[in-house]
Amino acid sequence: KGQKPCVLWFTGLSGAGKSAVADLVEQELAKRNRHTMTLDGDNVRHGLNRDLGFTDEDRVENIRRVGEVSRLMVEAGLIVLVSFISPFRSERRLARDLMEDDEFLEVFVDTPLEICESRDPKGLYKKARAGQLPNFTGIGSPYEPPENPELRLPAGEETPEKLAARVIALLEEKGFI
Ligand code: GGZ
Repeated sequence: KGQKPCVLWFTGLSGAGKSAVADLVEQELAKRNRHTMTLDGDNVRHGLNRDLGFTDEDRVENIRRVGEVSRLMVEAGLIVLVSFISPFRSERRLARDLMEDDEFLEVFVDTPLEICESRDPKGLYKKARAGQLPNFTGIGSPYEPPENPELRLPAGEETPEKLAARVIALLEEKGFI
C-alpha cells in the first residue's frame, strides 16, 4: 500500500463545491490514518495572505504562496488538500512545477456558472451582478478551466459524497493510499 505524499489541487468557481468535496476526502483519509492538511481561503486569506485582495496580481501572489506552502507540506509527508478558485492556468502551472511530476493532482470542480450563481450561499454573485464586486470570478474576472486535469468532477450533477469517492479512487489508483 502506498504512503506517498501529494497535493490535491481543487480549482473551480466560487460556490462550485471545492471545500465540500475536499472536507469529505479529508474525513475519509483520516479514517485511513493518513496525515492531511487543508489549505483554503478561510485559513490562508485571513493570516498568511491577509495583505492580498482579488486583483489579478494579488490572486497570482495568493496562489504562488499557497503553492510554496503546499510544497513544504508535501516535503513533510502530508496529503495536502488545496482549495482556491485559482482561476489562471499559468499560476496552476507554476504550482504544479514546484512539485515532483506525479505529486500534483489537479481536480477540476466543474460546476457551471449558472448553478454556482443559483446556489449563491453568501450572496456574492448577486453583489457582483449589481456591480458591487467588480472583479468577481465568472462575472467581472475570468476563470480559465483546466485543459488536462488529473480529475474532472461534474459537480453540478453529483453529490459531494459521490465526488469525494471519485477522488479517493484516484488516490488509490495512483498508489497514494
Ligand atoms: C472571487 C471572491 C471575490 C472575488 C471575495 N472573486 O465563495 P467563497 O467567497 O467562500 O470563495 C470565494 C473566495 C475566493 O478566494 P480564493 O483565494 O479562492 O481566490 S483566488 O484563488 O482567485 O485567489 C469568495 C470570496 O473569496 N471572494 N471576493 N472578487 N471570489
